[in-house]
Amino acid sequence: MFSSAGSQTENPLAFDNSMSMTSSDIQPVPSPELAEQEILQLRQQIGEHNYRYYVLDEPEIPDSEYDKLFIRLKSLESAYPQLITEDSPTRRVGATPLKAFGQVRHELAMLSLDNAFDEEDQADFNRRVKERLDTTEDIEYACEPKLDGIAVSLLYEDGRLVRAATRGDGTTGEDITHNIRTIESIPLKLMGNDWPRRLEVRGEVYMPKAGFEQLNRRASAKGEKTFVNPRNAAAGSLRQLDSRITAKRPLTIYCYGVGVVDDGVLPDTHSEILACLKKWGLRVSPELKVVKGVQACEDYYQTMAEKRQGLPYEIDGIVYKVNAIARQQALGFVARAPRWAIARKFPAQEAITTLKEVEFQVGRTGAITPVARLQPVFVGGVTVSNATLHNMDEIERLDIKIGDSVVILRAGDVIPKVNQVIHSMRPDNARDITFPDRCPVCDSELEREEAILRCSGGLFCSAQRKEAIKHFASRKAMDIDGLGDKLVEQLVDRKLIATVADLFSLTALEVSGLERMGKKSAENLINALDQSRKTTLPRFIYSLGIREVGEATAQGLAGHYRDLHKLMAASEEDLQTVDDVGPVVAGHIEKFFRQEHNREVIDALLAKGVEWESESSVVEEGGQPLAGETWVLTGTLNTMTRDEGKDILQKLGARVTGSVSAKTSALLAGDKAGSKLAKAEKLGVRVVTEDDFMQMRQAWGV
Ligand code: 5U1
Repeated sequence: MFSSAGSQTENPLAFDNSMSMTSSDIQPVPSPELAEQEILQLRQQIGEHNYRYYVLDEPEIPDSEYDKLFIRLKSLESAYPQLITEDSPTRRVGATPLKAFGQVRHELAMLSLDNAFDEEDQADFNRRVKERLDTTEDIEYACEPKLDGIAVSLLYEDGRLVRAATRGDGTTGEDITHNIRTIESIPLKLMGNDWPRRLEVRGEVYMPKAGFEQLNRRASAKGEKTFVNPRNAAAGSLRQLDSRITAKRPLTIYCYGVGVVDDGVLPDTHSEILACLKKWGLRVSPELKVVKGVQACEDYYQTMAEKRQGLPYEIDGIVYKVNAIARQQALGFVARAPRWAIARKFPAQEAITTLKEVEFQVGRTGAITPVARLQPVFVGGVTVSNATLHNMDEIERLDIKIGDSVVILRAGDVIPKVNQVIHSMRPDNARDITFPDRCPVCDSELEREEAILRCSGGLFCSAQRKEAIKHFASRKAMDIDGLGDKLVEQLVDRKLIATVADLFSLTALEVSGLERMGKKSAENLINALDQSRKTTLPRFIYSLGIREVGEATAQGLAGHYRDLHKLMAASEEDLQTVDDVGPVVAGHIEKFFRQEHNREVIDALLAKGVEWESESSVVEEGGQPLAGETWVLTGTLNTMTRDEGKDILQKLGARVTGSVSAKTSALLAGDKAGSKLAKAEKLGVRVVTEDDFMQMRQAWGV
């Protein structure tokens, strides 16, 4: 099977009709006779590729090749407009919007389904079916997921799509032919030739989860209204008078049955009818399964309930249909629902409740999340009393106040979220949500980064403790050998350390009591901690975990201030004179050092012997000889590790980056240097061997 990430795959459901041609695609325009032949052939080919892509899910050619066929068809049709037909794949989008929707009276009513809410309801349904059919044998059922979309009717005459309508009230719906025609996966012309002369196909148009999320992301970015769920998005997309809007929406369909059938014979089971629809190019659910007996129905339900979260579309239950058409006819209908089918619903995932309060939680990285405290409500099989409100933008988007009635969505195992506010139910005493201005955990000041509020007490805040210590110990920071994430978690959980400074008071005895820690490894850790006390100023600055201060910025700050206390006292304005430090990063740095708690931790670290050579004494005469230069390291060094090499270069004032470009001043190349060496040679960048570098170090006394 071919798979690629071109236009078909990225947005398979909205083919870009505005595709342009490149000069290499230009082909001669043939005579009208040959053009007609080629047009028919191209339509046939495009139809087959659509079928492979949308129905079988087995594309055969790359998207670029598909696009070429499409472009060729368009160009032939523009040369011979008299050859354009309404079922041409180029004719999916109409040019002018409609003034209003027409009405369609369904020749056969579009029925609804009775619901079963539990195993007992399902067993009752099975019992009724057996009684009416007067049989004791297990009944054969066709089972498939119930999609949460919009029911539609598609009328094909002589294999051509002539009309599409919504279900409406079951008797009369709206004419949405112009919009349905834009849905790439719905064939304008059926494949094969053994279809009934008139065939009404019924199915559910839906928007896949990924398409829905992308649509909402784009709407948010443009400051437009977002859709509450994929079903609303699909409904909104189908109810457009301008089909050019619908064409841009990622809609698709699963067909689940037939209505009118004239001049033709269909098979005598439901599952075989669906197989025919598939053969004619219509999408049917790949989850369709024929089972026998009520227990097998229950097993299918359980399997799909487990699969549900991972499906690329939303489903709200399972539909069971008596498979034999003769039996369906014998069973007939009650009111507006057939006696031969039932929808077993999954437990509701949405429920209405009241927002009682909003509290603010501090995450591992200091991000503050507003959490809704709710009047407990049973949703999706559990009682929910809290839901996330994500961030400040979400609160604004929802226009939510304390006291509001809200719709809670609980999809699978994910954290429940407030999906909607019912503004019409807002009580008079509803209160605004006020954001804190200090961290609710450690009382440090908060910073705002776009929609996210964040605590600035990174070194001290207990919510951020574990992450801060893991970062401090990491290889590029203080490089504490043997202090991995699991160990940090144990040390914090057992209250042996609260801040990074406490690391340097640990004893081998304390550490040896931890899981998977013998006497020897405990001693090794204490030795590693001892060794890490001697560090460099850039590493120390980086290890503090100041927001957006990565290695390169830490190096720039160290090179500029040469002294930690000068850096700690620097104003935002002054910080912006450092290379690569803009107002946002300057703000983070200034705020970080302004926090009394952070300063206390830094003082404790210094008091416990963390030290580095003074930046200015590294190279006594002539300042930093490599200041202003950008170096790259590659290959294996014999006399030092790559990290040591990097530290030395930084002490000498160089900026060390990971890739070679025209801006690179020099490449320090060890053994087995590969592509970076080749690139440096190609760009004429100076290459320094390890021997050369040793000599340079001797000359500079480092
Ligand atoms: N999958 C599926 N959904 N659905 C909805 N099948 C199905 N059948 C329906 C409806 C309303 O109705 C027929 C049983 C008449």
